[in-house]
Amino acid sequence: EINVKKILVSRAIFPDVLERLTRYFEVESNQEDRIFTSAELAAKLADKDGVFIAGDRINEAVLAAAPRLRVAANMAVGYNNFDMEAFNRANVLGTNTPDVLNETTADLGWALMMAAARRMSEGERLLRAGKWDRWSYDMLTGSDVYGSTLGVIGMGRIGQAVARRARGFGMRVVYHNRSRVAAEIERELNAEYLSKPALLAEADHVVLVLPYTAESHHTIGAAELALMKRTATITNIARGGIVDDAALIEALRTRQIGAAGLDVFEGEPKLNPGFLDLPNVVLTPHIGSATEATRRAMANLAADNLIAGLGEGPQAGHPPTPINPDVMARW
Ligand code: 8YV
Repeated sequence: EINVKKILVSRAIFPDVLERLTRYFEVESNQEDRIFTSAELAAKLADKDGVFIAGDRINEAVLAAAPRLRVAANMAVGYNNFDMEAFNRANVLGTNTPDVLNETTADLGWALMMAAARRMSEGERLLRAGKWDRWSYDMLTGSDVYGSTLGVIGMGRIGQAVARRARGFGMRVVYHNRSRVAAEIERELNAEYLSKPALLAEADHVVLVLPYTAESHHTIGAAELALMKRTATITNIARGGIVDDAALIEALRTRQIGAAGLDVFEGEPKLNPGFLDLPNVVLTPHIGSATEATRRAMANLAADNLIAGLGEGPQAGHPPTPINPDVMARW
């Protein structure tokens, strides 16, 4: 067939989603899931019209090597891996996968917050090491979640899902955001807007749910950690880089704060080895959206965006979740 559009699927994905894409496109896939370098990605995109991406970086240099590229569909809500200014200059559409992962990611935030507050990882390590020999009145005493104050930094879709869960735990909810959310949402969530310093001083459990941008880099560093209660926990389900990991390690080591729950790290999948020696941190490998159902929904939404963005399928020309829809008018 002539004029069949070509796409790259840059990472391994569900075979049936891959199969769906092959109905519309000539597909170069990466089911062995080898991580491409930027140079390899650029070379592979030289003749492609679209790309299905899961977290790999697409910057000016990659775009410059991809003259035919129209659509890059990210299988993620966060798109800090896309240089959107370069996308706009190159008239390339970026798409992401919002909403479908809100509840799943909020669940993991709560799991980490509760595990950190109640010292669950420490308890499990004690058991696995065969060191549990008796009940003791002060063994692994943590801090309460029920009835405490939840501080959400980043009150977007996922932040709101985190806050909504607090009702069942009888918590006071405070939040900080670039701008206040609608009064109706504040009321529904029973959430009170505070400045960042006020939130850090008042919250028993801080959860970070911000997008990673130049402005949100190191939102939490030594100065911010110094404002927190000594019993407080901090949970990051957003992005590495929002927290200054070296400062956090120091705060955990000196018990400036009580504990942390972390799903994301600066420089991941590598992480600062300082975390590994700390008892009071719960660590997970970026699994916030990792349930079968949610990852399927994300993969299908990314595929819908790619198919529709490249003018195919039932929603041709109307990708459901574009980041920079304005570029389409310039095609
Ligand atoms: C993705 C995520 O799985 O959606 C996001 O922003 O962090 C995760 O859900 C990960 O980014 C890989 O694309």
